[in-house]
Amino acid sequence: MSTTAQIGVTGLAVMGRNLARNFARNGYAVALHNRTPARTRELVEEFGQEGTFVPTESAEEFVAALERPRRLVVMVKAGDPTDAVISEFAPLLEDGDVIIDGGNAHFADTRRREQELRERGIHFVGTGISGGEEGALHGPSIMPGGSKESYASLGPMLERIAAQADDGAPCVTHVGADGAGHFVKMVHNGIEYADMQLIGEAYQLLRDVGGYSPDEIAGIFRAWNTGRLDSYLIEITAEVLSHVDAATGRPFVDVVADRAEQKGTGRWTVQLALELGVPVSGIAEAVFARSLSGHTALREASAQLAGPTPQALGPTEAATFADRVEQALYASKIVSYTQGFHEIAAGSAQYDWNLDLGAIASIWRGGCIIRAAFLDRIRAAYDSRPDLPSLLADAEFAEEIAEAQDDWRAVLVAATEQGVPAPGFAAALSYYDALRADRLPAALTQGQRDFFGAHTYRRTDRDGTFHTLWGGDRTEVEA
Ligand code: NBP
Repeated sequence: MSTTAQIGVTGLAVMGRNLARNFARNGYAVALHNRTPARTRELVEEFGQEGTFVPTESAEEFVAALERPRRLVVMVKAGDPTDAVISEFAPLLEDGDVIIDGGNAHFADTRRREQELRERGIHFVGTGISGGEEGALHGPSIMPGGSKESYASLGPMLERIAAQADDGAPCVTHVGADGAGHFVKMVHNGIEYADMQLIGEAYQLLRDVGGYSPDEIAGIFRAWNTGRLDSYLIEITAEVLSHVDAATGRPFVDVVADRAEQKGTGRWTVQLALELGVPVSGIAEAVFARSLSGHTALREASAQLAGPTPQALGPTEAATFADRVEQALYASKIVSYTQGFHEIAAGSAQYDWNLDLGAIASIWRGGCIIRAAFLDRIRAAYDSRPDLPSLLADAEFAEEIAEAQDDWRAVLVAATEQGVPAPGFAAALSYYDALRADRLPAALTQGQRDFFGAHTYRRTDRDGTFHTLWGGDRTEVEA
């Protein structure tokens, strides 16, 4: 076997196969490997004419096919399979070679793997890849972590295969050391959960309160997609809503079971936020809403509980209501991204990654599931002020929310009065109101904690830590 390939891909299921084809279509010679060799042969048979592929059937053959420093992309199922593949290939590699894990690994696993391989002289690049199978083939958003040195060798290739934003910039950047890439991909997916939940709530309100049909709502989403909500998720929402089930002739959305999956990255985003102490209430509500949807028995047992049945508005009022829902959706979306970027900033501080928040917004502008015109604005906000404490501190976003808030509140009033659940909208508005509140009930919480557990408290009028002798004469002592 001659050493011909500039990059290799092992793991040729849907993602790996399309990524390998993307590299080949961009002029790179790609070595191919899969645990089950039939997949490798199928790829070459079906798509061999797309570029230069070097099919191999053993780990030794695969490694021997790669030019140095070797670049091996691992696209296998995340978890134990990734460790199994690393154990198989690492002993065959040499100093300076690079293993790129493009699977959906937890960033803590990536940190562990990176350290273990660094000690053996091998670069390990945990890489978030977003865009699904189409993105892998035509240009995903790519979030590589690992060493700067590895990016020097790998970056130009990733820049060739990545999506391009509207200004032509490739949607890839060196995110940061060790697990930073997978961390950022995780938060991306958390934001994606929130985006999808908010869109779902907008749909439900337009349907139940606005009285619109799925096809009419598709039209409303199409109109929104020409404005500030312009995004991939709004675009595909319109497609899904206008789709008619061939078997029944009914709207597709009415024949799909209303139980959504929640696993992996959305849950991890919330778990880590709890550890970091970052309030990502909108993302958490999105994960919980999916979880609730799946509790079929609980929902059936609760279906007769008292509450209003939504009454649809007349056509004129419905049109006004639809405009209000757009405001509520946009304002809530700003809050979701505020929370997601807060988590990114907190992770950056915790793990010393020095993440560039503007650059992260920038590489999400194309290729990935949350791609949206709006991300250009987030990038601009962080670029002009890298220490921005919160997206809500950006004057433009603050102004937009100021304009949206009456409608945002009115939509939640309607949702509450009519009994339509809107946990994402409500969590976003509560977060916003909590941030702007002069006083929070946390003062009372501290009093309770001091009462039952002598947890002490601080005062607003002087320094120090205090405790009240609740069980005695209630004098205050300095703790
Ligand atoms: P899967 O996640 O379904 O994994 C299938 C691949 O893993 C096959 O190549 C399989 O080999 C290989 N594999 C397994 Br399973 N166990 C292995 C082991 N012990 N040793 C070696 N290989 C093993 O594939 P996918 O949907 O293409 O996703 C690949 C990665 O990309 C995953 O981590 C996924 O989370 C991530 N990802 C997926 C998407 C998406 O939209 N699907 C998007 C972004 C990221 P075999 O052919 O021999 O069984």
